[in-house]
Amino acid sequence: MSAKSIVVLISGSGSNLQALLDHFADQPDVARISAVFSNKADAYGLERAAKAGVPSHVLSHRDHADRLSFDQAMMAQIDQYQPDLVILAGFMRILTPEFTRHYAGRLLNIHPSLLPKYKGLDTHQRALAAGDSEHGCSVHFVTEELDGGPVIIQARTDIRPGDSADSLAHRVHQLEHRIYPLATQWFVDERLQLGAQGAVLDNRLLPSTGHQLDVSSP
Ligand code: NHR
Ligand code: GAR
Repeated sequence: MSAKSIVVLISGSGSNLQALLDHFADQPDVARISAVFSNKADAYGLERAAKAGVPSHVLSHRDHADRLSFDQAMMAQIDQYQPDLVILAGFMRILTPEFTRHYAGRLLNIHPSLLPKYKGLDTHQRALAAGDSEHGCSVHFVTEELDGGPVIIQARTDIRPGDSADSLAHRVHQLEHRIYPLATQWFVDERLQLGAQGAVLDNRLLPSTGHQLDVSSP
């Protein structure tokens, strides 16, 4: 089997992109990050791509009249890399149903909350404000319902006295860097699919909150 082609979409720092680049660096016959797309020209992740020798493209939504024409331009460029998998890694633009349907079953996102809690933005602040005792992150299949697609895996951390949104974000990031490469590996190994009822791992339907990574908090 030829190596799987993975395209990664970013908007910012790209630390999750880095975790994926590092993870797949030593298995070029299994999968490779074939391209990186950013909607922001100043995203630091573009430097990470360059350093890894991965081609990158910047497409600004500001150059397009509406969401659909932006998404169509992205789809046309992304498809040049014949992706088996498209990964949102801190990508901050809501995608149209046309885009999510085109990549249905091969589109993943990492979201910084324990879904179904805190869909959308400012998740760390919202978990703190709610007085939650724990927080974390989720990898899910992307569907047209924002942050609502079937969850594949979650990792959690206790919320500690004195935590700020920044301290929480830092711990959640460490967890993200573990679960995103893991879920991606499952997909490229063909152990993970989007089924009619939800996410399926090793031919078993996962619970609605996905597989729970067993970690003591970093
Ligand atoms: N698109 C669809 N259709 N479905 C999902 O599940 C998606 C998606 C696009 C992005 C990531 C998501 C997250 O993990 C994601 C999941 C951006 C926003 C947002 O409000 C919300 C959720 C996510 C990403 N974006 C604003 C917008 O108008 C812009 C915000 C900004 O630029 O800072 O697109 O949290
Ligand atoms: C991550 O925490 C990711 O969960 C979050 O943005 C960060 C990106 O970090 N995603 C979203 O909030 C999507 N709306 P990174 O650029 O260092 O990978």
